[in-house]
Amino acid sequence: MLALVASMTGDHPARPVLVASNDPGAMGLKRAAELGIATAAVEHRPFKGDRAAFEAALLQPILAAEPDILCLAGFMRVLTPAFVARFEGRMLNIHPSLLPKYTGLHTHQRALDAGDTEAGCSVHEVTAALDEGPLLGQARVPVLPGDTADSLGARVLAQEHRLYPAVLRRFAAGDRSPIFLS
Ligand code: NHR
Repeated sequence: MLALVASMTGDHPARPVLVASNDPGAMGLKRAAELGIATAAVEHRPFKGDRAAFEAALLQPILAAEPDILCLAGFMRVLTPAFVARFEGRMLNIHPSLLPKYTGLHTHQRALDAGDTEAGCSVHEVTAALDEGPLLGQARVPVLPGDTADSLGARVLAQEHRLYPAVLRRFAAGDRSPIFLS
């Protein structure tokens, strides 16, 4: 998230208008506020599994900010089809695997368990089908001997910080053709 925010300066076609989280304690909210960006925190827990009610609450600050594009970054709540439909074609996510491999959770451990020699991250459009929207970009890293999910995850995260800003810049300029970084 901070890499995205930092990238949106100068001739970048986008500017950050809101950083929102379902975790009021998220460090990113504090950092964003320090940078003068509007922030919102809507905890999901009080809604006890009522995803529609959680999303209705989350929607308020988002609509107030009037964003053209939404970027999920570490957002771990599955979004309902109704929420996705509102923003379809203008909501992105970064996922820590080389999609279509390893949708869902625990991607690094699954890559290690499969004996993969390469891993990476993918930016895709968010659709109702989890981690299955159109691919916008991918970056690859090697899996190294002795890797753990943590060490591999850290290597992938460094690439996430390169890939997501690169994809967002193109997307905001109207270019949806996928890019592949290595
Ligand atoms: N929502 C839709 N409709 N489509 C996508 O592609 C989405 C999405 C919401 C989040 C991010 C995704 C990821 O990059 C994402 C993509 C969380 C889960 C999940 O199972 C799955 C995929 C992603 C994020 N969440 C559990 C839930 O019940 C909670 C898991 C937890 O809290 O640890 O919402 O990985």
